[in-house]
Amino acid sequence: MSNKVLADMLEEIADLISVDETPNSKFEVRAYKKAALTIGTLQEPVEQIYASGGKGALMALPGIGKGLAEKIEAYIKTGNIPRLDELKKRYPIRMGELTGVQGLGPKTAVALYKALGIKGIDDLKKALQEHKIRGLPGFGEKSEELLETGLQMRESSKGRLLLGDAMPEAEQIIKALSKSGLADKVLIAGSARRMRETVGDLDILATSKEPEKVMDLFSRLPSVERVIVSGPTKTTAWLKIGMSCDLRVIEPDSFGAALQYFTGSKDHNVQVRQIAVKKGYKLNEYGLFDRKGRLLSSKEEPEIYGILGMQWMPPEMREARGEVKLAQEHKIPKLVELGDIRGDMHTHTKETDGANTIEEMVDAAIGAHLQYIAVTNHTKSLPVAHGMNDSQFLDFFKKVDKLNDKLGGKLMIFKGAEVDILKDGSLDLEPATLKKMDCVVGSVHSFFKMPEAEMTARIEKALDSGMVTILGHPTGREVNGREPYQLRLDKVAECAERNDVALEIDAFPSRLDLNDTNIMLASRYKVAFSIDSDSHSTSHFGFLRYGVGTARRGWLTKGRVFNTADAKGMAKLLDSRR
Ligand code: DGT
Ligand code: CA
Ligand code: CA
Ligand code: ZN
Repeated sequence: MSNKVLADMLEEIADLISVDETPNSKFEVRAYKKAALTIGTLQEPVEQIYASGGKGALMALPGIGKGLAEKIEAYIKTGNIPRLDELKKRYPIRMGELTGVQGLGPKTAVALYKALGIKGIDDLKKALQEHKIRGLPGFGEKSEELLETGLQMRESSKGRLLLGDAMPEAEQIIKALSKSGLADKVLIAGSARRMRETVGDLDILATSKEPEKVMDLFSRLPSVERVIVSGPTKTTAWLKIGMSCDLRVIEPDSFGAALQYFTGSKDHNVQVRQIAVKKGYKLNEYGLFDRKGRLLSSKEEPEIYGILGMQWMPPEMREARGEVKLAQEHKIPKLVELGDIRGDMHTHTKETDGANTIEEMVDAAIGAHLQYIAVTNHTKSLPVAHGMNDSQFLDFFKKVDKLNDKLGGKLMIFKGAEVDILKDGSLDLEPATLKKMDCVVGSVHSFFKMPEAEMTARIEKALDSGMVTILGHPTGREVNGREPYQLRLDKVAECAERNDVALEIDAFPSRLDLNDTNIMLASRYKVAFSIDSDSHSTSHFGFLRYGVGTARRGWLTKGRVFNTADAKGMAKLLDSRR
């Protein structure tokens, strides 16, 4: 069982309820959506929480009341939620599948079901091919085009899960295998070890004296739906979360070679192997061998790279983007680490669309070993997120001042906003209000479809205002979801450099924006990067690691990351920028 499966079910309930509006439905939809967000982003398996404290422990989670706790309990006990089964009787469609297509909401899904009997993606594809949709009331050629684009995007991300979903799943499996005592070493390899933003399948490596028993245990884990192939050295299973997982049991003596090989990337491996071949060596998952076939090294990654004349490099760099040459020149930089992050400059609270109070967020931030957070709620142009106006911000800041006094430095709260960058590049709050803030995250949340030059000018104008501290999620893309808006990132980075604005690496797993390649591009300019969780709940501080992973994939060192400054240093930095 996994948090994601349950979250998807709750989301599906919300979508199905939203279709037929009743006086109560809006409220219910919000409740289910909030619960889905909470569960989907919990760092701990929900059944573990339930096992430790029953329904009460569930109700202690943000956004989970008695009714929802009961539904979650039903799921944990039976794998089903009766409410969902009921709703599905009315509309027997695969809602999650359909709404996974960009531009297709629950109401459209049901309209398509009613008119054409479309229940899932396959039916949708067929209807599009036969141009059956354009003739329906409320639809046209344009809607067919949009749905086509949505489908194509879905295809191109086919079967790849977000790192933020895949990693906790991998860790749960690794924990179960380690705890059993049957395996000695258990490690993640593949794209998850490289912190790629999406993961095709999990690759787990283990050593064990009893491989059969390890495979057997793996096959029977609750997160496994079915076993695809099983043998003593490799088992592939399909996980309930919707992805497969390879478990390999490796001879302890060749663990390093296997780890290197199965970490990849494939292109990186090809380059490394070429270097081996030039030396007359052979490199494979069993080890590095000389021309006579004698084993040179296999136990540890660093030794293998070393014999090849290379420095060991962090997995995040292994993408064949120049790291091999750098390693040969012994110039691999010391990359930023999660432990270097001292604070979080982009967080939300209950005042807008966060699930928690500021007090709860403060406690969670302290628990996450942070020294400071900036509370950056949404502004009024974003009514869906309950954006606040100028006077609401000023009121809220009184509360922050009081809380800061109470905290006495245990955690420093910076006053801020995630201010909308409006269509014309102006900001959604008065300059006088913005001047009272320590940290202003400027973000685009509307009019995504502007032409490149206009979007670039819009963002430049916002940065040139001198009011923005950080440009939030600079490209607006959503992983597996929305394309980035058209913009000249080089120009934006140059403008950010000129105005001393930091570029954000939004660590929210569905954003990871800037991404690795854009970080590389932007880092040619003298800009700082701010790795922020964009937390909407206390459990979201755990996302920072995905932001750090992404920063490392963009080769960033600690010195380039804004929020590696300690609390005092950050206060100074912010002051100098107001
Ligand atoms: P994914 O699963 O699509 O997110 O990406 P990876 O990188 O995890 O790829 P996967 O699972 O197919 O294979 C894991 C690693 O095994 C890969 O990163 C490198 C290595 N590998 C797999 N196939 C080949 C191959 O044909 N040649 C070489 N040199 N390495 C391979
Ligand atoms: Ca993989
Ligand atoms: Ca694999
Ligand atoms: Zn935002």
